[in-house]
Amino acid sequence: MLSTKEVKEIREALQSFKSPLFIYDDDPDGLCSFLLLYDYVKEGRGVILKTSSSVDANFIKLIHLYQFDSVFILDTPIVEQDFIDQIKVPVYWVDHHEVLKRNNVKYYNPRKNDPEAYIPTTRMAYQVNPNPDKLWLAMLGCLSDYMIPDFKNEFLKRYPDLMDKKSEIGDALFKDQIGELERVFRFLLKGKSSEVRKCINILTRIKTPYEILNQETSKGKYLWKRFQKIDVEYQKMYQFAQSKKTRSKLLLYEYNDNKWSFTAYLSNELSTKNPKKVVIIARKSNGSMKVSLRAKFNIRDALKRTLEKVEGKGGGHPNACGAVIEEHDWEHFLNYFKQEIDKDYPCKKKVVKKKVVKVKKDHTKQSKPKSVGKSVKNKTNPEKSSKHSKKKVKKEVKK
Ligand SMILES: [Mn+2]
Repeated sequence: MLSTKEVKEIREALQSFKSPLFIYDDDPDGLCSFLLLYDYVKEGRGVILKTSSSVDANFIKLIHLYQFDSVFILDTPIVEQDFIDQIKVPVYWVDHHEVLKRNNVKYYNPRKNDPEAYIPTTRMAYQVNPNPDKLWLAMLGCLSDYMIPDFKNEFLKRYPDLMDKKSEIGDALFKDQIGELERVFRFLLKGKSSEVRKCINILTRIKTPYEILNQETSKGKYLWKRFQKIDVEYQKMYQFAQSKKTRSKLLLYEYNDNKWSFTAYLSNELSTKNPKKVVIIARKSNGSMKVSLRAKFNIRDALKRTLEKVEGKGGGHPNACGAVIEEHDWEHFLNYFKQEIDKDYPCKKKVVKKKVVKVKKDHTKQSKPKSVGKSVKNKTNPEKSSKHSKKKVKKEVKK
């Protein structure tokens, strides 16, 4: 969190400049940070930092058309010294990624004092502008960065319908209404930049979450409509990925098209809804496979052992890893990785017994049903038979 002194400093800065330029990261944490600070001053303009995730000297060319007397950089991991040296106006940088050493910039990062701190930028922006009418924005931005904030109870009191009080982060994002709204924000940032800009412009004038969720105003309707258009594309990917589900512990989805870049979100949703699976999303690119792996259990150790056997590299967090594998070794990688996962999480035999109970009639004549034989042989899956998985997929599709 920001100290009282830091909050005061940022507020004073925001009040003292007439035309601040806000540069923010291309995700809901960045967007909500901007919306909160913009709400505080109602002046200046915002620029999204697309993909590259670095504010450097080249970036100055992009913003030279705007008039600004100060720059506020929000939720952006890398700001180059070049940029700070050449911009010629005061620079304020509020972030929560790894701490960098820079000169001539007001740098606010909770990890300066505590390297382990995890405070989404939105949480700090809400310190600067604790407007209770923007509590929903503050919640949305924090959830989006996988954090349930300290003001959860306050939020539940005001918006009991938007979030279940028992929700963990996965449920909040993928079951609750506030999660639906997070998806709206996330998807509105995708696509043509002129359309994105228009939507963000509208977002600065949205007053309640219900304007969007219930399409209560024309502004809300407009945003909802654009969201739906993008969501259709996402649902196609999601359902296709779900249909790839087999009895294997791995849920593998390979794709080529990267137009909408849904992968991070897709792997999170798949992993939340299939907590027993390792979700692997892979994209072919220049002779190698770019892979993102998610699970609700430790997969990093298995990945590490697998990478000793194939050509590739990777790593990450216990539950979320990335890897790049040479294409010719891709099948090997999958086989080895599956073996390593099975070593760490051997199949439980309980499930097999349940199956046998189900076949009641005539069990004197019948030998074991086929599916039982299979699941014993495969030894992999604590989940149900493939028939069950298919049923599950259908349910998901209906949703
Ligand atoms: Mn962030």
